[in-house]
Amino acid sequence: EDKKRLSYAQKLDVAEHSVARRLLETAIAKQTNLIASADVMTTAELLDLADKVGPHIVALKTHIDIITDFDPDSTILPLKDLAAKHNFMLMEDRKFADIGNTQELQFSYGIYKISNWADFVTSQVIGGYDSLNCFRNVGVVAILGMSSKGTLTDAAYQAEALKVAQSHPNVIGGVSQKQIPEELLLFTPGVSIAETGDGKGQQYNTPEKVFADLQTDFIIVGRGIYKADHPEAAALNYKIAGWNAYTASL
Ligand code: S5P
Repeated sequence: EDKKRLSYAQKLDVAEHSVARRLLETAIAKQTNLIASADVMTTAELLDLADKVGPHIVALKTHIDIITDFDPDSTILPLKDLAAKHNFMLMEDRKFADIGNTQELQFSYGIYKISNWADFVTSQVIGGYDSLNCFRNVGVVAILGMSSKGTLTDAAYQAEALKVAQSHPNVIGGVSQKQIPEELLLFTPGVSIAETGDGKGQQYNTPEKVFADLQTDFIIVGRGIYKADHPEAAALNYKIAGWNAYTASL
């Protein structure tokens, strides 16, 4: 039998970080735990996808360095407008993995200037506790375990990574394929209703499974949405599946 989990409202009662609070408030208001991963290659595709799936998501996850025609004015400004229009947050999946000084430069400088627009970012914790100090004004989602076949994030690594995540005030949650302590928000990628893998190492579970087994908080779906014939309908489908799986796990 599945264990009881804390509801989003119960997590909101105890959440301290403003980004965690906004995520939980948005999830409750829009009745969605879906994060769409926009792994598309042009600004036009990114904005089109964001406008279509925006009503159904709590956050849009970007890999901004995949965009071939990135421009702060024509990519980021309209993306921020769409985030405001549809009330979703921007999660940049940069997976920082360096020393603090380098991460600080990567976070605020170069052409992407992530600190100017991302509400929260992903980061490896392999650089240790102090490497996360630079993410002062955003939330950090720590990469604890990966979804890919053969990942090196074994149990010993995850236990140590979790200690960093739990102790650092900038961290709001973790990416993992395992359950984590309930004071951290859990983000789970590798979610698909139709597929079990992609032939490139990715491993998928259904929304039902990740809510029942991991008590996850947010599902991250990429190709299941942006590669669908009708991304808006696919997003709605994942939104409903994710919300039903969440309520069933309460
Ligand atoms: O362990 C992980 C962590 C992440 S953030 N496994 C993942 O797949 N991701 C990301 O989630 C990955 O970089 C991609 O952007 C998304 C999954 O995409 P999909 O097309 O396989 O759903």
